[in-house]
Amino acid sequence: MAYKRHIDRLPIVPADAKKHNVTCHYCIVGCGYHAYTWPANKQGGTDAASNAFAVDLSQQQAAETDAWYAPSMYNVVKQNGQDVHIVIKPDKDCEVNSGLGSIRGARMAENRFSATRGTQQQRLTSPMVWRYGQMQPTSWDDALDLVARVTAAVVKEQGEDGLFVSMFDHGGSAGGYENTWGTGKLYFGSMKVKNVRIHNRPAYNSEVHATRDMGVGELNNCYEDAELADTIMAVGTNPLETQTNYFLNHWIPNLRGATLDKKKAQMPDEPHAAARIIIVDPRRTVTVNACEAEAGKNNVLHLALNSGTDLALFNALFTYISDKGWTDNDFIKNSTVQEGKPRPALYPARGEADGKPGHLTNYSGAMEGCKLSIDEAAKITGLKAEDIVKAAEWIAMPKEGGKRRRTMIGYEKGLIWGNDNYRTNGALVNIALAMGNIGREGGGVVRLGGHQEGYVRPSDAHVGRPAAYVDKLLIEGKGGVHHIWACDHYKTTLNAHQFNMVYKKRTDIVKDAMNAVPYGDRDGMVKAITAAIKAGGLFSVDVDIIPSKIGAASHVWLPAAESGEMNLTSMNGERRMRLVERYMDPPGNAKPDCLIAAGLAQHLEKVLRDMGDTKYADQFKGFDWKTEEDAFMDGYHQNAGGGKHVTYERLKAMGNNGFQEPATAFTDGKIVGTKRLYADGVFSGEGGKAQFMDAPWRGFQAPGKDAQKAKFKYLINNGRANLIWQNAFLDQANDFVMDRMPFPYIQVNPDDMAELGVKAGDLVEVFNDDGSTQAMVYPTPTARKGETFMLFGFPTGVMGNVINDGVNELVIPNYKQTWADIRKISDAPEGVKHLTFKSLEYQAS
Ligand SMILES: Nc1nc2c(c(=O)[nH]1)N[C@H]1C(S)=C(S)[C@@H](COP(=O)(O)OP(=O)(O)OC[C@H]3O[C@@H](n4cnc5c(=O)[nH]c(N)nc54)[C@H](O)[C@@H]3O)O[C@H]1N2
Ligand SMILES: Nc1nc2c(c(=O)[nH]1)N[C@H]1C(S)=C(S)[C@@H](COP(=O)(O)OP(=O)(O)OC[C@H]3O[C@@H](n4cnc5c(=O)[nH]c(N)nc54)[C@H](O)[C@@H]3O)O[C@H]1N2
Ligand code: SF4
Ligand SMILES: [Mo]
Repeated sequence: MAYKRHIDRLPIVPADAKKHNVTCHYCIVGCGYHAYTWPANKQGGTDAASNAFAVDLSQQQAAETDAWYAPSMYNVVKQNGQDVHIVIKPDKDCEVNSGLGSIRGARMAENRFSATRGTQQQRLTSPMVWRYGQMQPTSWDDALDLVARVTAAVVKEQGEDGLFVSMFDHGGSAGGYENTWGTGKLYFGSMKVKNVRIHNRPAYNSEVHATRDMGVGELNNCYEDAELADTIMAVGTNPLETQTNYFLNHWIPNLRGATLDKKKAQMPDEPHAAARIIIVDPRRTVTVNACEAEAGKNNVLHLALNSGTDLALFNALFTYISDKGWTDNDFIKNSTVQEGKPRPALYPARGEADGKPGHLTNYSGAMEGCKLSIDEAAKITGLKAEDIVKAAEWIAMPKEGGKRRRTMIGYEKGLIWGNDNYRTNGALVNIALAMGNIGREGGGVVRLGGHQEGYVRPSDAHVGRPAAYVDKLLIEGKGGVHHIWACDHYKTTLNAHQFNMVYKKRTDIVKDAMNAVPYGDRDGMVKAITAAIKAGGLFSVDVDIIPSKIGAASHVWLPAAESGEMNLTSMNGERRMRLVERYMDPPGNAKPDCLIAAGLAQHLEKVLRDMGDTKYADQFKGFDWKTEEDAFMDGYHQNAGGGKHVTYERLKAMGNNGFQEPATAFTDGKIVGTKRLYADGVFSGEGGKAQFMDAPWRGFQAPGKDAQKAKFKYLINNGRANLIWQNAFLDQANDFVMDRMPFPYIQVNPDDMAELGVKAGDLVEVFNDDGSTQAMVYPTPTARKGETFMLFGFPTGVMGNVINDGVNELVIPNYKQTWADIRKISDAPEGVKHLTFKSLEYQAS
């Protein structure tokens, strides 16, 4: 039988429990929660006056009651050194989630460090260093001194290019404005580190260069637009599983026709109906299933195109919509660039010299360059011509009475980590621009998002474009020191098998050298390490909350505090900024990342001064922060657009609804925000204009993809599952999750299973010339033959092992287009036998 939490009663939250604002720190959606805490020796009563819900709990509560919490929302944690009960439950009054939790966020409490209840004992509680052949605890000063000395020695010898850095660039689960600023000020302010990468890709670049180059910021609408749209177009995303409460609380009501009153009130002069939805995804996802169940099949168009062919689809839609004249000519005239630069001679094969693999131009230039007929697109994408036409009509055909259709376009990793990222992104934005569907109710062409956002750093201009392909350089033996902040390349990079093998070899050289020197002999230790680095070794420092997979290769672990163990600010997918109030202590000596960065800067300053390099040492001044709030004031408050209006106190007063960035004023005790970007028709491009992109189809762009596809039988499409948060760094120590997903699933069509001779739950090897990994077979009748889907980034089977190293011109990885063969390893092992493999789909009720 599957795991159950055997809990039949829980304490009642007392009326005087402390109540903290919490934004779920997992996904982009950023649902509002409250953390209630109260002393361990107390609990509330059933009478309305003595519980936090102010209701009579001796009576049966109605369905959907707010006066309730689930066992997963409860724990016992430390607060100012004392044991307290904690309940972290969804906030009904938060506009984002209206009281909904998800299977991830609703486990926030049980995924906290608790000495009393034994949860998340994997958390790091002290800095750890490699000593006598293993990781051993030490003090902050000792660990930071070692890191600073080795880093300074390498930088003095190789220059700052010898320091490699991997760091989060987002908010929430790791990151947040405090922490992106702390790390950014160190590596981009004090230093100008060029060999730097972001947590989810092997270089320091934008996932969506194209839309930004076109003058259209990627988070330009608000969640309410999904309630107001006539049509939602969702590209390469599975929002039921990955932006769960955005989908459930804002898309589904519109698909059900439950937002008609809102539409009529805000847009009285046009006809309204329940929304229709177009989903572009080679795979039938549970999102498609949910939309069909809730909106009826007639209102759902699933365009199951061939993997990696989105660009051809978008160009055909753009061509058809333009030919029909369903464009917004006033918008094109007023808000987009009129004069198109001529296409460079080398184009389109190579892209432009200034790092733009698609040519920026005006509307007619894009029409000419992107021209593709419905029939040609049907051939490339494998879609039916009539379905492409239907999509064009749903997107852009005027409504009754000639009123313009309002279409919201959302995209995520199926596009972003897909073939020819830059052009595909541009071609999609072309469609929105042609229709003028940006900055108006029910519109937007937006990233749906991953983590929450929270970026404020000094300029990264020195990194250049294209940015350095950091993982490749590491594989080639470059770099002497590697600082890692909240990412686990072993699980989540491309070409991961090769990366792991080389990384282990290089860090082992340093470990062996360290084993030969007594740890207390600091000078001897630093000499031994730098000599090992010269011999091809790499010194690795991992800042994380747990011992990660890549951390197994590291020499120093620095324990970070998570959101809630520190005050943390971030924004969600509609730029909604909130403050999570610290509601518990970090485990042991763990610290906020921003203060770790500050400590490292201070130690570097000292070491450099000791070395006699006063000038360089001076560059590491300005880190005398005592708290994360100091980092916030130094960073966001002074550097972010509108930051001067924002303080912790003001944010706290704005509660779980916060405000939408950028802040424009502080009036009547409230921070005034911005509901939609570009509502005035003024864009981020030169002269306030947006640009179109001339972006013709050119097949698989990333090197190695055609050959892999030709040689290996199965598409290993990959991505996320509702239950799992990211690389399962917390979930791997959560009984509920590990019971259901001991191994990553690979969804396989039953006919393919028969050919492979495998049954449900069997373990298979997934292999190709780039590497191999393993997964657990999940029979999936809706999967197309030859097309599998594997959970990404999992500890017991790393999908990235079989992704080749091909990237686009700007070093954007192409995780999704991967082909491999499959063979059986074993029958379902013991830990899998109890699982159900029934369909993940549900029926309309
Ligand atoms: N439950 C859960 N939610 C999460 C996360 C998590 O780990 N777990 N992570 C968060 C993060 S960091 C991110 S970035 C987001 C990602 O959110 P999503 O992008 O929604 O998630 P993915 O599963 O990576 O990919 C989405 C879809 O892309 C499709 N796809 C694959 N190839 C193609 C293609 O060629 N064309 C098109 N059009 N589609 C294709 C896949 O079939 C898949 O259904 O999720 C966030 N939310
Ligand atoms: N095959 C394949 N690969 C992919 C993708 C894909 O779709 N397919 N998607 C890519 C995407 S979109 C993403 S976002 C990445 C994710 O790749 P990663 O960023 O490597 O994965 P996460 O699970 O987000 O890793 C977070 C790490 O930070 C640690 N951590 C959590 N909170 C904190 C904190 O507050 N401070 C510190 N210092 N550490 C913390 C966790 O323990 C964990 O080790 O994977 C990418 N890789
Ligand atoms: S949908 Fe995202 S933000 Fe909301 S509770 Fe779930 S994981 Fe957290
Ligand atoms: Mo992501």
